[in-house]
Amino acid sequence: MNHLSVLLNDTSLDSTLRTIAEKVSKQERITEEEGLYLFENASLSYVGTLANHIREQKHGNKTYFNRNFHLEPTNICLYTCTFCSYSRLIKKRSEGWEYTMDEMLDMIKKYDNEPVTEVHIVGGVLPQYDLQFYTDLFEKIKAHRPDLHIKALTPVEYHYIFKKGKVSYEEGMKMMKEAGLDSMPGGGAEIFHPEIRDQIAGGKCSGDEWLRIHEIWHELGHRSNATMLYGHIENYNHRIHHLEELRKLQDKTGGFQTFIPLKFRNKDNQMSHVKESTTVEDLRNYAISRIYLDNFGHIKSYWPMIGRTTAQLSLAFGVDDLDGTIDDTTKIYSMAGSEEQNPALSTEQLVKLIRNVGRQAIERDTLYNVVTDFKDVVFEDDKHFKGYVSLPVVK
Ligand code: V47
Ligand code: SF4
Repeated sequence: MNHLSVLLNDTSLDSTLRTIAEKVSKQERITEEEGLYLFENASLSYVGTLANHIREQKHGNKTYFNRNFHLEPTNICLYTCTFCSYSRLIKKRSEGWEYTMDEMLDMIKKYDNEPVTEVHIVGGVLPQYDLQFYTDLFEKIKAHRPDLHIKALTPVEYHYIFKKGKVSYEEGMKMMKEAGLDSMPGGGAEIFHPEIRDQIAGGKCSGDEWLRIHEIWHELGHRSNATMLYGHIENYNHRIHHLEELRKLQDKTGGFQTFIPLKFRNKDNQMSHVKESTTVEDLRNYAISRIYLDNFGHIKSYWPMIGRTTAQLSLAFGVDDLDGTIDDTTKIYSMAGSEEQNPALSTEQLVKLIRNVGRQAIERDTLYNVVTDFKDVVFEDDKHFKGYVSLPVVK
């Protein structure tokens, strides 16, 4: 009997939780009301059992990671998102950084001899980083290193630069593709519902605009990710609304690869008075996301934000992908108070982190093609590693 069968035989479950467990066992979709019920009523062990079942059905023990680095052109920003610890207003320009084209290309060149497959480019929004600047940057990166996957910018930047450049979303996204853009990261999604978005991210693109830009990118035949910034002033209705909008768009286009829940961190921002979510809540959120987003291939945890231990735990709560390897140069989380102040893990360290919780580490590229399966790789100081141990089956 597996863990899901144990749950299905649990006579103490109420009728809604029983229905949801039955739906998961039959690979049926849960409704918005059921999703909300999970957030409001379900225990960590209940959602964990369901989410792990789905995760193992989709991926078995496999846990993916990729080798990437971050390039952040600037941390000066026109916007004033209340959760952001990273940006500096234009009037405090001297406190931040604004890299020139040459400086950025030098940063790219620093990785010339590193086996990285992806550069993740994201930062603040400023007038000089316009359509022309980014098309030049992408072209120059591709001219220097054609095989480096460019995962860059979010609808927040695209909405701004297309408006300023007087091009439509469609025209703009085509120009980006021609310049070398390969995929879009999931940032800027925050919480789509205007009740919350207007309070925490006023002025930048709306939830509908964020979704529309991803839709157009998918229609052009390309892939992207999605995030949700949770654990601040939103309630569970807002989280379900956010997940539902993503699930609907994914039904339409199939273009999302990965969903990445982002835990709000409260250091040095305008919402420092807001308490951060607990680890139990973080794990419940991963698990419910896994259950709800039945049409998403992957759920990713971002270890520089939640720390290595919670990232390991998340692998039993629906997560099958860990982000952040080699030299995680992003400052977004270290400036917001995350556990990891200098987030950098070598491939070997990351593989061991995954193995130590009984999972199989697989290096992938951005589009989930396998680069290296570490199943049988034994490291120098890892001679005791004798393969994977399965969890005992409950009788
Ligand atoms: O949009 C900013 C978030 C996002 C805080 O697609 C914060 O592979 C918590 O989207 N507390 C940018 N979160 C990062 C991002 C991302 C990260 C890793 C992988 C991928 C991917 C995308 O960071 C922003 C915002 O939602 N953020 N400040 C904060 N104080
Ligand atoms: Fe600017 Fe992004 Fe920070 Fe908002 S989250 S203030 S858009 S850098």
